[in-house]
Amino acid sequence: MPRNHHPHPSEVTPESVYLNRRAFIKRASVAGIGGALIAGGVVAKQRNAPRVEGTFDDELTPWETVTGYNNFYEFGTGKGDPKKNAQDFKTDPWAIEVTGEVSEKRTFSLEELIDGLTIEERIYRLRCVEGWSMVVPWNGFMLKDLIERLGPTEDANFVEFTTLMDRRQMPGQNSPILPWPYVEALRMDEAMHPLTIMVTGVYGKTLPPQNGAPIRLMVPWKYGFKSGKSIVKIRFTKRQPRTTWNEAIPREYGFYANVNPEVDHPRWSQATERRLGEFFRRDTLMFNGYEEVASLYEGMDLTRYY
Ligand SMILES: Nc1nc2c(c(=O)[nH]1)N[C@H]1C(S)=C(S)[C@@H](COP(=O)(O)O)O[C@H]1N2
Ligand SMILES: [Mo]
Repeated sequence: MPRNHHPHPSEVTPESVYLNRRAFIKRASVAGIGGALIAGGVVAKQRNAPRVEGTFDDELTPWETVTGYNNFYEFGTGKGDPKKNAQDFKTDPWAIEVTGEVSEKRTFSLEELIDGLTIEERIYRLRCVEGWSMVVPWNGFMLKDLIERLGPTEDANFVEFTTLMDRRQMPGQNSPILPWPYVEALRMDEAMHPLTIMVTGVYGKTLPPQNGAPIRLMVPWKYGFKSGKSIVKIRFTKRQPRTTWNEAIPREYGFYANVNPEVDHPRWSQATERRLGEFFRRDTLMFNGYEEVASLYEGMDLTRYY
């Protein structure tokens, strides 16, 4: 592998600098549910991070793994492909269309859309269906805050996120491995949960393209594939939207995709996982350890709604 093609972590612009350049962040202090604030490019200390059962004491997955072992099929299906193929991906300027069941349908620049929302750090586990997991200090803001600003109508029961479609920049879209563009969606109460964030950075730095720059979703109690990357469209809907993996292989990937050790993927058990960098497998926790979301699914048969 031509190592010189990959920027060293220290060459990546610290997210704070980048955000200042784009001039859209108001640095207010965070209280309550919010986590630690990123200031001056320094990664906030772990002790200031929100208490998240199951992940709080876990060791962080190293930067090299977080940004070098990725799923982003638009840039290839190998875990090393996104880092190799996404380096020239153009993320500035970036526009996001807001449409569907919302008071004002329009296209925003990324800056306009998230102006004033508080960027914080959240240490979250990402659990993948293939049985690996990592613990990542994401930088982002609560999706809830954005949704409240956008003002969905009474009929908005779901919110859908669409990834950029650009065959020239995203070579993977030239093959029919998935129905493009990549689409993910959440039920409105899932989207409004304070654990659900939109991510613009990682490790206190600008989100690298392979991780879904400039903005991606992160839902820590769901399998990784629910976290759509490089989002260009947010649509509020009355009915449950079609989502990419569910459409591609419905028997294997449901709409909900909650991490659940008791519901196996047809081709492999979901009872254990391998934390990247560790040797022994660990037990997978219900809702990835984020038990506070259980009430969202009360009365639902999670083997049916997987
Ligand atoms: N647009 C898009 N988003 C995507 C994917 C993808 O292929 N395309 N892969 C998903 C899967 S399966 C996982 S596990 C996570 C991986 O995120 P990471 O590379 O930042 O760890 O991104 C998710 N978001
Ligand atoms: Mo995944």
